Amino acid sequence: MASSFSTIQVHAADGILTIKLNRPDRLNAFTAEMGVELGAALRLAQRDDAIRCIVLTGNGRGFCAGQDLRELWPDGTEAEPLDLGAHLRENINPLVLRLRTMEKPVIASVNGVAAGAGVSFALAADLRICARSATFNMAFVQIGLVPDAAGTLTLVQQVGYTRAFELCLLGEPLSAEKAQEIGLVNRVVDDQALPESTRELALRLAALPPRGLGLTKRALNHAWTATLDEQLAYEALVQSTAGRTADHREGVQAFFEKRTPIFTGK
Ligand code: LHQ
Repeated sequence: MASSFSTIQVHAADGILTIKLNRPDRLNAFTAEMGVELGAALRLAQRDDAIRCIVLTGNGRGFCAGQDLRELWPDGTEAEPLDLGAHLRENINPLVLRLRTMEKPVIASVNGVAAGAGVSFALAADLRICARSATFNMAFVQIGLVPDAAGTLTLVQQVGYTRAFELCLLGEPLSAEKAQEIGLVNRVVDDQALPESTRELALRLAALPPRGLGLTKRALNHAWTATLDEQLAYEALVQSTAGRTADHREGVQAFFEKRTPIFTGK
């Protein structure tokens, strides 16, 4: 998998696929090529039963500075206006959909500055762990744009309308500690501890029953648009599926035998 990519690095080990955005001199700003490569890596991860957790992180001092503005305006901004909606539909929206709907947990390991769509990508992950020096900047407003890559939805979901509105409208950088305080990130660790803390978290997820995790992710996402009746029906549906897995039987058996369960993904 690793050799064919140029804007990302991928590494698979111990059930974890780590995807490292790799344009460090541009703080890993997003390009169409990166979108294609990310999409391919996520598709492979989705299909490979051996991958039980995905980690998204960045190389160098940035996590992702959002859209590469030089890619869109290589000769400055004098040319005809671009169709940014088409750019989103083609390059960014499918990635966000995949991150949110794939039945595997995704951890954003935010190693440094996240700006614009870089924040949205972190928000599209299921868990966020970040370095103490990381910052989050909904920078869209500074260039006259609207938060995208589902940022208008995920930010409201995760920090509430009042805080989301302020972050989007003022576009001021948010420190890692403040991000944790308002519920935008799950964990903040010292910079040098980030890789090991991320690995510990990913290993824990990779050892859990994949179907149970994946269906839980589905149910939690389903809840955002469901009525009580619909959610109860959906829970019953996915529970029927989870209840037919060998991992469910193993979990119950391990409980009876007072031992640690070994989940195989069956
Ligand atoms: C960059 C970028 C960047 C290119 C740093 N592009 N080079 C938009 C349009 C269309 C459709 C799709 O959706 C979107 C969504 C978006 O993501 S819009 C938001 C785009 N992102 C931004 O507006 C953020 C722009 N960057 C910044 O404000 C700063 O670079 C931050 C706050 C991220 C970091 O600041 P510093 O730590 O001071 O680093 P720096 O500014 O010196 O950046 C380092 C290098 O990276 C520098 O290059 P240089 O050649 O001068 O060393 C920057 O030009 C380059 N870079 N972000 N988005």
